[in-house]
Amino acid sequence: MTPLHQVIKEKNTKINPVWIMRQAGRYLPEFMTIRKLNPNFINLCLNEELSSEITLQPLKRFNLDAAIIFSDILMLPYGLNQEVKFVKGFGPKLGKVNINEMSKLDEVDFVQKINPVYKAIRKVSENSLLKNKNTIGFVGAPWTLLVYIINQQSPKKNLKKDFFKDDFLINRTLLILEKFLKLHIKNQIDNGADVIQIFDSWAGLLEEKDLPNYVYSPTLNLVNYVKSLNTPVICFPREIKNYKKFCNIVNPDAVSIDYNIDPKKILNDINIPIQGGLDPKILLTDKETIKKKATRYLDIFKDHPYIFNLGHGVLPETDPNMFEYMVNTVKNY
Ligand code: 1CP
Repeated sequence: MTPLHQVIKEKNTKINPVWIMRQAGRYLPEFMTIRKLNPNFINLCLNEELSSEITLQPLKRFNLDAAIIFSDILMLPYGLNQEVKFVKGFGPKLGKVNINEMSKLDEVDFVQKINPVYKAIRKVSENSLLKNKNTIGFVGAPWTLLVYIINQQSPKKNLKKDFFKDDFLINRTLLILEKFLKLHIKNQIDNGADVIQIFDSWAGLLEEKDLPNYVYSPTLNLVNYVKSLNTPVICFPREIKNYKKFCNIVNPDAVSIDYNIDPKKILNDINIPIQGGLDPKILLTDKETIKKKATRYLDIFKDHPYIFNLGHGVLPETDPNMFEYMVNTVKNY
């Protein structure tokens, strides 16, 4: 059994598998070389030769236990025929939703449109570099995708004042998302993904009272669906205040924690396997600090099933040598 599966399924506490969010990406010069020649990000995700190559780049350099497929959570609205563009220096820009068109969209057309993503997963999972390692498929959680679809840009800049105004639009969109997210997950698994991570990057924007509607309930549906396909599912409800309640209700196979979470407290709060936590900014310091901070997580979770990762994606300005030093620190622990 792969190290990740041993931790998630057998609750093995003797090993610490490691993979890193955004391990395939902008901090690697070999990625930037490809990226410069491919200014259209969506087209790059839809190029199965290049996207599988990018996915494998970090595995060629570092002693990682899993590949995460080079794609994006916004390939889903793209597949739903919403216009999606990644604008340099700005981030994603989405077109206006046409809810009637979206409601009529055929599943075959959706799969056709983003089919290279599945082909890339197949290529990666069959590569010899993945021997005894996992291929991680992923989706954005319904809430986080709803944010991008309705807000039409990152909420980091601002969330529309009238975001919640149109109940009909929101509820219809969530139903459509549930249907196509299941399809997207199923296709990733059928093509070789053997772990699914659900990114709820904007869960922290919601007030406590809105979590049941927008986070717990739609995520629980997806988690149960992934479990029904006999595949482990990891949830990352970034920046929610109460991970304990989230885990009690949604009960994923593992939970990924952000860097605001006190690891000692979560250890007492949560029984399921834990992933991540270390602040990505630590990688911008020095080796001594990296060793100290990474070891702290490993020490705290030494008797708890734990997958090493960061508390959010690796920053673009990270030195690959520091990344390597962190991975080796975990491996030599
Ligand atoms: O080169 C570039 O300019 C593109 C940068 C980039 C990359 C490398 C984007 C744009 N997406 C990705 C790949 C990506 N995105 C992966 C690939 C695999 C890996 O992890 O190595 C994954 C898993 C994602 C997931 C993703 N995309 C999330 C969830 C995780 C998180 O970071 O919170 C989100 C929110 C996105 C949206 C997105 N994609 C890209 C941007 C600039 C954004 C917007 C972020 C924001 O709103 O602030």
